[in-house]
Amino acid sequence: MSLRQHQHPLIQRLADRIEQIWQSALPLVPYTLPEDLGYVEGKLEGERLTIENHCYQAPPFRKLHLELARVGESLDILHCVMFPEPRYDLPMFGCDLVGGRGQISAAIVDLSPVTGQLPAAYISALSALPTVTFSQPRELPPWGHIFSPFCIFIRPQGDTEEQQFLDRIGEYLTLHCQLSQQAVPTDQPEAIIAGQRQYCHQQQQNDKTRRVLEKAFGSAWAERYMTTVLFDSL
Ligand code: 18B
Repeated sequence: MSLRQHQHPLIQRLADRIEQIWQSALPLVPYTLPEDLGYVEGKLEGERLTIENHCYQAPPFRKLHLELARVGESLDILHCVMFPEPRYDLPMFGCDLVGGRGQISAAIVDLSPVTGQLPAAYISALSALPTVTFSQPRELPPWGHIFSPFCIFIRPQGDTEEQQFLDRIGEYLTLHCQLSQQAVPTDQPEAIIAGQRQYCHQQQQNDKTRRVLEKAFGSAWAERYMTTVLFDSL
């Protein structure tokens, strides 16, 4: 049975929503991860960590990554990043949901620019979305200056906010899939490559992610996983 069916209901629903939007908007083909990293279980000290990866490619993205993880019996994680091909100055779509035992503690979504500012079409589409407010915003960590002004980082309270967050992610993702199909490639990918590297480098500074991986798999494995699966730069 898949991990998804055991996870926090918001994580299950978000995973389904992401895949549904990808399938209807993009011509997906499978992306092969390093052989040993598709489904992994680890247990060094304390709790078991189970990881299930779903990975695709579709133009103009070099990698679409959805990951579900469970730590012990209670901590559930959804992680998703879409990596554009380097010839396209498109933002990085990223989201992370962390929670368990009925409560999501961290819910974050963003379309993060890699060359300074989001493209104008993104700014106008994102600005046109109806305003939603959440009662418990969270403060970004110091490495989080990579995120855009449209980043939402909250601890959702109750069913209504959970639903609003799910819908907002769906809106970000839908408009990203649409706008990405109209993007024009550049023949000068250097700045985009550097920007994606910087994004990945900053994400690799997330000690909370690293600690979970290290506890189950050790530090060398965690480093390899963070730099080849979670945030591989070009
Ligand atoms: N992340 N997250 O993806 N992380 O991967 N995540 C946490 O309540 C994992 C991304 C982000 O406050 C927490 O504090 C594991 C992407 C931010 O210092 C845990 C995996 C984004 C924070 C994990 C994973 C992103 C955060 C603490 C691999 C954004 C807050 C939960 C499956 C686009 C950091 C809490 C802080 C938190 C764990 C952001 C346990 C193991 C794509 C900003």
